[in-house]
Amino acid sequence: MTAGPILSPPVLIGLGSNLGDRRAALEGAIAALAGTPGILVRKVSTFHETDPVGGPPGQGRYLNAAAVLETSLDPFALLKVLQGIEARFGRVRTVRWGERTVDLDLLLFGDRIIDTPELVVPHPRYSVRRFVLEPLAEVAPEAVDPVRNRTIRQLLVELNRESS
Ligand code: A4P
Ligand code: MG
Repeated sequence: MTAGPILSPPVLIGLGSNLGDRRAALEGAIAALAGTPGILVRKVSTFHETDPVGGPPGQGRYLNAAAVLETSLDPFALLKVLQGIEARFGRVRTVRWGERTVDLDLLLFGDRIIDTPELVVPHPRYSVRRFVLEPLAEVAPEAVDPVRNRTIRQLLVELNRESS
């Protein structure tokens, strides 16, 4: 959360953990991001306790958060950093949407639109997920999704409207 040169348009990250010491995992992941050359952590949301969505039954509740970064890395290099941090925190990849120590998703990279086998930005599912949008709206309500042409605030309002 230091001041400094602007490296990129806002880059939005989602964090989730539902195994072990979830708070320590999220705090550790954020510290690891902040300690990575070429990454500035601008804002971090509060931690939200959420019910698991999808995945096998009987999973523990998640702790979810969101962060705003600036980075001199390109999106693919940033994805590698995120995956390296996931691996360092001992994430066990078993089933899709299964339990994990820490899951880091690249949600938006400024107005970049990327659609490759290894990386899709904006993240394909974040815009209909309350566990992503609620923490994200704390730190980046005015960020614009370049595919949906909506701000984060609008996406959350629309989700609330649909589910009420
Ligand atoms: N990948 C492509 N685009 C991206 C991107 N924008 N950000 C690729 C990150 N990764 C991206 O991801 C699989 C592959 O997606 C990666 O190798 C990368 O190249 P993964 O993290 O290994 O798989 P995953 O996370 O198990 O699957 P997926 O589909 O990403 O799941 P989600 O969408 O991350 O959902 N309920 C609550 N309450 N809170 C949660 O945090 N999380 C999930 C996982 C399910 N239910 C949840 C939560
Ligand atoms: Mg993921």
